[in-house]
Amino acid sequence: MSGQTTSVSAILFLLAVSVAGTPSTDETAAIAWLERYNTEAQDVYYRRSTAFWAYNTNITDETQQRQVEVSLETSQFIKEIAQNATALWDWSGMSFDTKRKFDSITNIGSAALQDQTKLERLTNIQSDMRRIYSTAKVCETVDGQENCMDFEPDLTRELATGRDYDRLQFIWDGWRASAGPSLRPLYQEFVSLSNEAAQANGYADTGASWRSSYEVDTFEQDLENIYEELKPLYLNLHAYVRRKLRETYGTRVGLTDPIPAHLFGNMWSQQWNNIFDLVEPYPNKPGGIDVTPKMVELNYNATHMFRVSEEFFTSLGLGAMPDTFWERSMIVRPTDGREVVCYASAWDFSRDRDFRIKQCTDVTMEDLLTVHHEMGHIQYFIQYADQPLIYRGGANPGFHEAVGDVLALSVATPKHLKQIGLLDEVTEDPDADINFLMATALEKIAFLPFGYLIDQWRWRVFDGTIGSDNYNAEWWRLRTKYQGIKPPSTRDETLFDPGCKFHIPNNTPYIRYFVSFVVQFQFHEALCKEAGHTGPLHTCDIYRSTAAGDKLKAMLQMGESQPWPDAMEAITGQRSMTASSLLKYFQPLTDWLKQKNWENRERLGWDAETWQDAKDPATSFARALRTTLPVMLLALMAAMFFRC
Ligand code: KAW
Ligand code: ZN
Repeated sequence: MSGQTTSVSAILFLLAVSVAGTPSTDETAAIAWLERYNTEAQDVYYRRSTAFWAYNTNITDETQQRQVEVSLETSQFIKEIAQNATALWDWSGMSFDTKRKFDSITNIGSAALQDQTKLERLTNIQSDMRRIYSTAKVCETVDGQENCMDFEPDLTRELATGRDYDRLQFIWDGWRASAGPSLRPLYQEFVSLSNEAAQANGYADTGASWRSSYEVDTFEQDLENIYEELKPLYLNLHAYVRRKLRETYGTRVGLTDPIPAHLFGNMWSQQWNNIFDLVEPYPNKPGGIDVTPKMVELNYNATHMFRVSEEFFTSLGLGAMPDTFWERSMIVRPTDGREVVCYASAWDFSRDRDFRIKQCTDVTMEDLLTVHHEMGHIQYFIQYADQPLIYRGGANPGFHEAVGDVLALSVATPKHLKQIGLLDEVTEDPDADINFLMATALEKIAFLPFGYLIDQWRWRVFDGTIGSDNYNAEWWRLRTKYQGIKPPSTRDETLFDPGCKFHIPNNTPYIRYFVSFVVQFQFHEALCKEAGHTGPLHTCDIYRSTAAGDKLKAMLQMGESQPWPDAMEAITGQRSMTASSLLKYFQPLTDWLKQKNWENRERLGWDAETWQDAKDPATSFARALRTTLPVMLLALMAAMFFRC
């Protein structure tokens, strides 16, 4: 999260220069003006971050009101800066860098709403939606006493560890009943106001404005092509997991049906790592390591988890966290009764190297990886801190999401876990490798259709293709189409299941995670090469490689100053996104899954998709012959018969 705020003195300076007349083409003067903007805006954004932080770490009427006030002040500042930039400067003939800066400060988001009442309403709706989501609970009566469960850690833990079909459904239904219905009318109003703002900014709708961060005209088509390349691997994983869930839950899991959504150990079925025990390829072999018990045994706490992550970064020659990070971050849920926004986030206060994380950390391996994810955001902040404010951002939003995950790919290898004392021994065994790759696939491959579909839904909501009378129906159509899952209970349009995923009420674009899950494997492969790794990609650990660290650092330091293909080139030598590194990483598992699914005569896919038979990897030619031979023989016999 980077801040955005207002200060009256700041506006005064930048307005003072605003004189009526023809916009100037004097680039030296324009650069000086931009520098002054940079200093003033840092203060404005600092104020905004401070008010947002106060609300996020203590949800009350007062902090909410303050947050809304500061938000509106910031919008005013942003709007006036953009107006002055346009009035004062004609940057069309200036250098690439100056143009990029002016383009950035005149693309002003929701501040573009002209009508102040509407802007206030939009700001209030966003704040209300966040509050509804963050304070939602599921309550039940136990021994005559009401027991209310928070999302983190209560509901996440129940879903992760529960194996009782009906209890899991109670949690799954309860969460959706708690947050969804009241968010629905707010979201509908939000869509209309947000579109109005996007149109005032020159975009067709909010979705178009979001996609513009990627600076590529073919963005949607590029993603579709990548998704198609990855789909066979997902279908094979899905079919294999479906068979295993059938073994656990019986006929409630149909062998050719979409899978009931509440059985994956995760509220949104987006990552399936928590059901590894149910699907482990070789249960008597090591490899699919969940080090949670070891972390508990070693008395890990949140601070220790963050220190482990910091140490990985410094081992690459990257920066340590400033003292203020440790003093000001909130890394556990407060126990003093405060309501907080628990969903993890990383904050750049825009000034004084004040970077913080807010996370309700639980001592689990899953959260250890989330810690690395959030620390990746902070490391990006640290590395681009010397860039002007305008360029303090990811090369594209997917890059920002990928940094910590790249490190986590190394951290999760058995070799590394042993090195940091979280694993007693490492066994060299191909079966253990398959166990390990399965555990990783449950996190990375299972996520791909989810990461892809969320904004398919939102883009179509913003462009009006999906109307409010179809919000839930279309959501489930996409969930079934892409993920091959179905709801365990009847859904209708009084509910609002999309609202029960943080990023919808929080209005955070989601395609960035799909992009991240693809590019992080490109980065991983490039850094492994730099670190001199030999052997299969999934065994690489870049720990202590300053050569890899230097490569990563060079890319991070560019921030948003260049279009992302330049940043991609700096780290990988390639200029585009490609699925090939990800496919290479999982190749041994892909072969294994294909073989397994062939042995089980699995039918890949589900009702809403075109059926495909599992292909025998070794004998697909023989099999093709087997299926076509009888037909050919029949045709031959018929031909001979008619000839006679
Ligand atoms: C995921 C990603 C990596 C590893 C494991 C994962 N599991 C799930 C995901 C995807 C996604 C999710 O939970 O569905 N992950 C997150 O949302 C992590 C939170 C975040 O670090 O991405 C956070 C989201 C956020 C954005 C805006 C306001 C509040 C929360 N993003 C940031 O904090 C952030 C910071 C700087 C720049 C860009 C984003
Ligand atoms: Zn993130």
